[in-house]
Order: sequence, then C-alpha cells, then structure tokens
Amino acid sequence: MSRLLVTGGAGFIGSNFVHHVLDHTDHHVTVLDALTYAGNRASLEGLPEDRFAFEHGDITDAELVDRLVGEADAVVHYAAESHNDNSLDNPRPFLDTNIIGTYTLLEAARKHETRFHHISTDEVYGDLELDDPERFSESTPYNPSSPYSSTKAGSDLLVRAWVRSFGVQATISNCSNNYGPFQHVEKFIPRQITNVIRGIRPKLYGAGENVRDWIHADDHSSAVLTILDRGQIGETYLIGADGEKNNKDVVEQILTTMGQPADAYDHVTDRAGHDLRYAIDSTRLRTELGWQPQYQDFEAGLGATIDWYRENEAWWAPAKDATEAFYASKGQ
Ligand code: NAD
Ligand code: TDX
Repeated sequence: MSRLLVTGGAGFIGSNFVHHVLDHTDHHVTVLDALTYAGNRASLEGLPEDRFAFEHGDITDAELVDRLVGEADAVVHYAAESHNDNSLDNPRPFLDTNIIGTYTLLEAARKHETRFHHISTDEVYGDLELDDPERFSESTPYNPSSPYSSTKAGSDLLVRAWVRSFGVQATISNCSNNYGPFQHVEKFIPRQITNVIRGIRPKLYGAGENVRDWIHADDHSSAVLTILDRGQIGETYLIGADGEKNNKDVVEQILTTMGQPADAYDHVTDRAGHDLRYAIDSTRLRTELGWQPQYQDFEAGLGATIDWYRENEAWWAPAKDATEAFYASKGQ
C-alpha cells in the first residue's frame, strides 16, 4: 500500500485517475486541488473515506506542498491550466501553475526524496503534417506552439533538470488527447455533446481537418499506474492508443450517434496557431512496460461518453452558459 498525493485530482483526468486507483489498487489517495473553474469537487463523490482525503489548496503554496509531499510515498502531478484557448486569451495563470507550481512540487520532492510522476502532453512536440508517416516518440525534439504547450514543455524540462541535478526520483509521461466522463465543457468533445443536448449546433474550428489522437481517460490512468510501478527513473514514456481522427469526423460521429443529421454543425473562427496533427507512437510503453489500452473501439467509448453527459447534466450545466459566452465573444 502506498500513499499517493494526486495534484489536480478534481480535474478531468486527475479525477478519472483517482477513481481508477481506488477501484484497482489498495493505495491511499490525497488530492491537492485549488478548485479553479476547471476543478469540480462533485467528480470525487462516493469515494471510500478511509482511503481518500481532499486538500483544497494551491500547488504554488510552498508550505502546504512541503507538508503534503512529506506525508506521501509518491506524487502524481496532474494540476495544470490545461486549455489552449484560455492560454491564448490570458497566458499568465499558465506560467504560475504549470511552471511555478511544478517547481514548487519538485523542490518538495527533492527535500523529502519522494517519488514523482509528472503528467504531460504530446503538445510539447508541436504538430505534424497530415501525411507525415512519422509519429511523436520519446526522441522527438520539443517544439511547442501555444502558451499552454510551451509552459507544459517548460515544466517537463524542469523535471528533467531536477532528476539530473538533484537526483529527484521522477518519471514523465506525455499523453495524447483524452476523452471520457468528467471533462469540462470547454473541451472539444464535451462541448459538442452538450451543445447537441442543448439544441446548439456544434462548432468546428476552421475546416475541421486537424487530427487528434484520442485515448480514453481510463487507459491514460492504467498507463500512469504502470509507469509508477515499473517505469525507469529519469525516463519519459509516451501514452497513446492509436486513435487518430480528424475533428470533422468526430463531430459527425457525435451528431449521428445523437440522432442528428451528420452535417448539422457550423464552421467557426479557427484557433490562432492551431496545431494541425498530433500522433503518438507508444511502442516503448507497450514493449518495455507491457501496457495495453482497453478501449480499442472509439465509437463505443464515445457512445458511453455521450450517455454519461446525458445522465449527468447537473454536473456540467453550471459551467455551460459561461463557457459558450466566452466562445461567442471570440467568434467561436
Ligand atoms: P483540467 O483542467 O480538467 O484539470 C486541472 C485541475 O488542476 C483542476 O481540478 C484544477 O482545479 C487544478 N488546478 C489548476 N491550477 C491549480 C493550482 N495552481 N493548484 C492546485 N490545483 C490546480 O485538466 P485535465 O484535462 O484533467 O489535464 C490534467 C493534466 O493532464 C494536465 O497536466 C494536462 O496538461 C495533462 N494532459 C491533458 C490531456 C487532455 O487531453 N486533457 C492530454 C495530455 C495531458
Ligand atoms: O469548439 C471547439 N471546436 C473545435 O474544432 C473546440 C473547443 C475545439 N476544436 C478543435 C481544436 C482541436 O483541434 O478540436 C480539437 C481539440 O480541441 P481541445 O479539446 O481544446 O484540445 P487540444 O487543444 O487538442 O488539447 C487537448 O489535448 C492535449 C487538451 O485540452 C490539452 O490539455 C492536452 O494537453
């Protein structure tokens, strides 16, 4: 049994991870989360009280972080400002949380000699052409495009430096786009599902040719647990499930699954600097650590996600109007 400190555990992927850990292991979990607009305490309801604790606080709070890291056997660091569109509007919180927050955690892990796993993204590698036969791998050079992805790249480099300079026992994973329950309605898939539920036409940026490599959040969780168990200290592992799809196909699939005509969507203003394509080669994780994704069927996973949003309107409704007002102000 281990005591895990999970930062950002009230967010989308962090909460999926907490549920996964409590369902599949006997670890104890403490979540540290600032409950920003993206955090939702309701994503952590019904968890076993003897194995779960919640701390409301900020990862830039060095005193709090020092205490919590000192009490943990391992830190799994999900907390971040995570939305590209917000980073184009106001980059500052991305620097504070993604850079200073990660630094604050690393200093505590260094002091207490605590195992550290850093959650990152494939966006640190920039983007690929649609017809590029190569995919991102552990040796792809960093080339981030947005304020969000540049702060994630910066946080990854801090982790690498703290490993090399101070001997921090850290691993890093860079994952592709996640989908599943508990994702904020600002993100692509939940935005379109909840638009259809509300009778609003889905909104596709630009021509919709951009490709994302989709993985179910539960598969991301099993990969992170695998790296925590068997990952080599100081190493990076890419997480992906061979789920490349362009945005237009995803919107059409949402519409048809929800009983609407496949073309009942609008093209809206494109994202500035919009990355064209992400694609992950997760060979290393599969061959060296023996991980396999369980959700191989995107259509089935998307269908279950649509059902979840239909059944959990009380979870997402409070954020919907403000999110759409923000997008409307940008012509999106
Ligand atoms: P999210 O925005 O849904 O959740 C982020 C969580 O962090 C929220 O609960 C928020 O309250 C918390 N948080 C933010 N700032 C904080 C601070 N200063 N102190 C404490 N808590 C704070 O994000 P997500 O989509 O779940 O992403 C989680 C992690 O996974 C991020 O590091 C992100 O870069 C990475 N990631 C996400 C994806 C994806 O598809 N969403 C893919 C790859 C990697
Ligand atoms: O309304 C929309 N219409 C649209 O066409 C929205 C919100 C998005 N899009 C497009 C932009 C992207 O090509 O859909 C794609 C996915 O957009 P997001 O959900 O914003 O994700 P992305 O920018 O790809 O980043 C996500 O994956 C990597 C996460 O938000 C990041 O945290 C993660 O690092």
